[in-house]
Amino acid sequence: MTTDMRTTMTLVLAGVVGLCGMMRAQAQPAHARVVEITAKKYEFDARKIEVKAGETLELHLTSLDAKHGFECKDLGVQKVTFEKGKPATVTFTAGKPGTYEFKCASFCGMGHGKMKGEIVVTPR
Ligand SMILES: [Cu+2]
Repeated sequence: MTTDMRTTMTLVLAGVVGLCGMMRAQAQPAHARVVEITAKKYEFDARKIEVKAGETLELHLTSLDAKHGFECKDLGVQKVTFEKGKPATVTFTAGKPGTYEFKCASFCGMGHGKMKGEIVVTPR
């Protein structure tokens, strides 16, 4: 094998390895930061969740009592419900900077309307 050929092969090999690495990075979802949120009648323990634009959050929703819900339409988070012993997970990537209200999306009693909080998306 000539030196030229060896160099070419090394380059090709490096290219293939590099490509595989890139493909693997694309196949996996962006690294998500986990935020634990606990709900009970009638509040979420996290009133304010801060996130950077473009950052992906994985919300772990746990209820201490009734069936509650979580929804933040303006950020594209559709309604999910969770109850005691049956937590739920929601993953979303924050878009434009701003303040977005989230709320309990499952009627849980007298104070249901007060179960709100905000997600603040800050610029990168
Ligand atoms: Cu509720």
